[in-house]
Amino acid sequence: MKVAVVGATGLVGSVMLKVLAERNFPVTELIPVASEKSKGKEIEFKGKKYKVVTIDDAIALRPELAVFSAGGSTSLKDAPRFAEVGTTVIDNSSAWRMDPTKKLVVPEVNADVLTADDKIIANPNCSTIQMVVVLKPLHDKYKIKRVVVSTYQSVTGTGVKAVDQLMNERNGIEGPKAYAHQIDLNVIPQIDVFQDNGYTKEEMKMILETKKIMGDESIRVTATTVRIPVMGGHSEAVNIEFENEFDLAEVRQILEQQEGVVVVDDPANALYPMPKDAHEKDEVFVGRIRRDESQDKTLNLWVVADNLRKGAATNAVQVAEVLLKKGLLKEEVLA
Ligand code: 2RA
Repeated sequence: MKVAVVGATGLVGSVMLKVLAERNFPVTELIPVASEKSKGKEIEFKGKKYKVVTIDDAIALRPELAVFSAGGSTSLKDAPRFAEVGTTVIDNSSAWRMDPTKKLVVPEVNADVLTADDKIIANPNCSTIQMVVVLKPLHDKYKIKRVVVSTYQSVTGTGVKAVDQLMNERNGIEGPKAYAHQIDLNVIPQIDVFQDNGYTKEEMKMILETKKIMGDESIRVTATTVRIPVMGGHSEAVNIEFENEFDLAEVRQILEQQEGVVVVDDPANALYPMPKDAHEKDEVFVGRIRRDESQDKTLNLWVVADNLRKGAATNAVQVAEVLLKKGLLKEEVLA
């Protein structure tokens, strides 16, 4: 299968290539796509070298699949152009996520919404993905009324410039800034721009995307998203109020049985999920499982995942795997 990776030279794009290779996705021809200035650059994939091409070159090659991680404006402009030649697009930007005609998919939660008509599929926001993987089985069992989430998000969610800022600050080197403030030895309670309601775009993504992916607008969500100086992944303190009473041992069992979830919860031995342990892994790690003793039918969890993998690249490849399994991804684009 011809697969285009749009944004192949970026942080998520490079992880996308790694995950495609690791999961042995049936790529017969890779089409790495980046901006004009990267045209001709060589990318190695599964031991073979490929030259970076432009979007127009890639569309002309009519790939069966294009995975995008190139920003919202590029997706809005070029995803439809790929779809017109028969390519199925999985887009990692926020461009299409809340479009009512587009599916927003986390395979462990709502793979069943995918149909042959879906030519542009949205990959959710990283901080949303790791949360809904955990919410889904608990919602099915106890029905969620309300979620209060505070996040502790890795600088890798911003990109290379932010990683460089953190490392430069740590090493006392002056350099370009990704943030308005110092990030080393600091936390920044702002991810993306502020909206009129005082919430940031990142917080609104968690609030709105969660309802869409869970398929239940009655779930009330509020979020505070914070940038912290770590590399391995995003962490989230999740407080969940249910309609129905739950049993803590049963909650643990449900989470242990959930596909894509690993429970790490042994406080007596200081065992709980941490970004350094989630780094480079595809699972969502859950711990600190305990009742909220201030309110009935309410649970506290701590959720950690690698935001570049399950939060982006791996989820996108898993969506493609679902499409393949369902026969919804053409073997080759009709001439
Ligand atoms: C972030 N979730 O962490 C956003 C986009 N990747 O910056």
